[in-house]
Amino acid sequence: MPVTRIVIATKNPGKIYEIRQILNNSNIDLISLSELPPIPDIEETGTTFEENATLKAEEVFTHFGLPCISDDSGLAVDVLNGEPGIYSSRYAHENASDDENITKLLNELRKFSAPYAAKFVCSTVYYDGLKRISASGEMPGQIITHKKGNNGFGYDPVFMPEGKGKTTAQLTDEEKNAISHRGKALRALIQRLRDESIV
Ligand code: ITT
Repeated sequence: MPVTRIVIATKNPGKIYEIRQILNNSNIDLISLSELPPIPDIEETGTTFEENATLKAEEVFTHFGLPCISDDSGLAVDVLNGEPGIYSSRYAHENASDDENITKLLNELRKFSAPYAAKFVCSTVYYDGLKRISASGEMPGQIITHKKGNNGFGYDPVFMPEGKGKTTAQLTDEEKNAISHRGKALRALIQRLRDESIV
């Protein structure tokens, strides 16, 4: 029997919105954590995106006993040796807002000269208690020093993907999903799930 209901194992509303759009045509009923009883925060103790994505998928599966897809993602900046990386959501401090993280990033970058090559990275993991399948994606670009655009979330207002001349916050949802780290990772994941006849 193919899996028809999958829990989106993230609390980040920006990710939930994009994951629903990217998997729109997959015939899978996606349930987000906000539709389920609350679970404690998951400690991200891994040292890589994939380790953290695995932790989140396994933990959410343990709570609900339903197949899960998780997303661990972040921004890696060349002159900062890959930072903020897996610490992207808590770069300024533990409960930092997107604006606080962007301010911290631009302050750090002031010590170096532009251009600031960077990439977004996304690792997704499917887990159903038996099978664990993962896939990842990247979106190369550069950081600009003034925010532009209102779409998206996180570092989108200061990230300009290669060849676009706009930030990801200035792209439409469809334009971002077509080239994004998350779009690439999730499309690859679904293909693997189809190849293994899981969905
Ligand atoms: P969950 O653990 O509940 O999934 P989180 O926001 O804590 O939510 P992560 O630890 O994976 O998730 O951190 C991802 C951070 O990376 C996110 O908060 C943004 O700051 C940044 N990020 C990831 N993808 C992004 C995107 O598409 N656009 C802008 N920023 C992004």
